[in-house]
Amino acid sequence: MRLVLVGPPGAGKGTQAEFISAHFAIPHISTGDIFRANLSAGTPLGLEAKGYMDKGDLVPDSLTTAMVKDRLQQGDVANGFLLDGFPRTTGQAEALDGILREINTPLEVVLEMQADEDEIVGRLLARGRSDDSEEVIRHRLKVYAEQTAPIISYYKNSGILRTINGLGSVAEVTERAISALSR
Ligand code: B4P
Repeated sequence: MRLVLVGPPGAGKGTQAEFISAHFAIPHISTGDIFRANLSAGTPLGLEAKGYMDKGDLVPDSLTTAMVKDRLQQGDVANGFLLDGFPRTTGQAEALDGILREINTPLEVVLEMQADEDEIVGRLLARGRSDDSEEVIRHRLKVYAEQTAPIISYYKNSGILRTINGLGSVAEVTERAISALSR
């Protein structure tokens, strides 16, 4: 299965990606995790990404897309993958289509997770990561509405979008996700 998880920050993409990737035995590729790993290792990519992440802005498409292209060339994606948090702009969505066209493996499903703003702010404040202050969270939500939400119609038009409610317990949401993906 070649799958993308999309939804606002705090919708639970990273949380559900763990269960979904285990269920379908596919690698979980999170651009946020890759940036944070680079940051911990002090690489130039990590240091560049940090400025954007701390403010709640998106890391530029050029950096993000090159990183994903490189990741999708590794052997473990032969039987599919779960992309978590990528694409986040129409530019990234078009670039992903191009990368997958080159290797003749189109995307199969885009799973959208929905959650309302109050729930998101509560969850992320409780998580308390360095980019989880209320001001930065509100900015990330604005960035989501402006830059990421348009990719939902892009995928709806291509007929591969499935949408689930991200509210409820983690187990309830996992059940909804697996059932939407098994249809
Ligand atoms: P990400 O790492 O992708 O993180 P996120 O959107 O904030 O969180 P996610 O939706 O995965 O929520 P989670 O499961 O953790 O992005 C961070 C930053 O990286 C971006 O702002 C950007 O700067 C940069 N970046 C990443 N990808 C990029 C790209 N493609 N282009 C440009 N920039 C990019 O859940 C959040 C919290 O909710 C957790 O504490 C969890 O325990 C809790 N939770 C989850 N499900 C719950 C439930 N059902 N009930 C209650 N709590 C729940």
